[in-house]
Amino acid sequence: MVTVLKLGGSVITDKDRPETVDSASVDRAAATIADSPVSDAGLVLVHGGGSFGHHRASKHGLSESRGSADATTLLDIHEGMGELNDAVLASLHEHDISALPVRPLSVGFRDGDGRLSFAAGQLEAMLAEGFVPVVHGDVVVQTGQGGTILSGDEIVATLARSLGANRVGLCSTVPGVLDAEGAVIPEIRSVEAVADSLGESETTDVTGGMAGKVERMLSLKTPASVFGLEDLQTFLSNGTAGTIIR
Ligand code: IP8
Repeated sequence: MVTVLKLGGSVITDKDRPETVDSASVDRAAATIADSPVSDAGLVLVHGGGSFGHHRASKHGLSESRGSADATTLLDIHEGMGELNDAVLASLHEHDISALPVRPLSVGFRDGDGRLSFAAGQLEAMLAEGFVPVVHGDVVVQTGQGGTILSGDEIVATLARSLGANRVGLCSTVPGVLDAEGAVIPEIRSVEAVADSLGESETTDVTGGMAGKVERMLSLKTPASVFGLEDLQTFLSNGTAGTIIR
């Protein structure tokens, strides 16, 4: 059984303050994962950019569709994400999780139409050896554009397909996708049905916020859950929590 779980950038960092890890939340997530049998049974972790990726991407004017051919620009964003990845790995290791980094700039790319290729073989090999791969939003080379931003959500969708994931979860700062009154929408089957509720993200986010998440998860065969950190344990035990997108 393969579980693909994303820890949202706004969960693991303070998204309003550049380069600030939310150590308490990272530790809480790591402790919850360590307590779950999922960490020994095929878990792929993906994390977002938070205040490490989005501030640098926005400073350089990069997004999923706007690239740069300047290697130092791409490296600046990649290095920021590397720092965050190191902090997440350190916390996972403190909780005895056999986590190893997988850095998208070195294993993924987009073609000229924006289609992502992401090598799944090494992830499968890691899983087979009992490791927990920890992938993150990053920059990737794109034909004709230099490099563009790759969001953790797109990585989740791509890996869920290529690894045939049985469970897909997006751990967010909110307890699910919220309606206009702030209540959790239990199930989403089309983006149109919830279009009014999916506003703009309040923090710097170059990859589309909640609307982009919902659209990507709707494209999967496996139902995906969006939930808050307080429901991570529920998701890891039951396979669903918060809002289910199917
Ligand atoms: O936070 C974005 O990943 P996301 C990654 O999952 C960068 O959208 C580098 C901004």
